[in-house]
Amino acid sequence: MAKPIYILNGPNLNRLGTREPHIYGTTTLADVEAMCRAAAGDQPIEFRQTNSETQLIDWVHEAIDNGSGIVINPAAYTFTSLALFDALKMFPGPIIELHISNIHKRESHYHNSYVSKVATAIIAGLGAKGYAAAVRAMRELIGSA
Ligand code: CA2
Repeated sequence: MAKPIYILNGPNLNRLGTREPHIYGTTTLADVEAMCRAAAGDQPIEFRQTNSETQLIDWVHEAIDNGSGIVINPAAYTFTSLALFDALKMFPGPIIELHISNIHKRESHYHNSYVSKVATAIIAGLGAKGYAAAVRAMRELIGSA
């Protein structure tokens, strides 16, 4: 049985599609999950969202034991969480950091990502479609394409 790709989403992303459509579009997180499942094909995925830093770290630990790759949109924890950085550092496989918006085009508090320092690759600014691109890229990285 193939190990799943963990697709982890951080705080407030459960509200996707309900505000700031000029930045984040109108796609909901349920739509994003459907796009990821379509892109994954027969490759299993674990698609999750939490507003809790602790939970996000516990899921990274679960991925360390059980996952083939991690696609992560840590939202605000990208810029604040050394604990998440430490957890991701322990993951032996590929990590794709994902942002719906191009964080580098935005205010300076969105510029210093701890996650980028441990990520294999970064996708930012493709909108919700970035998730499907990340899943396709991850399938190549883990040899399941
Ligand atoms: O562009 C991204 O995907 C972000 O990770 C989204 C985060 C922000 O803190 C990052 O810097 C960039 C914010 C998520 C806010 O969630 C939303 C909730 C409702 C509508 C739109 C976004």
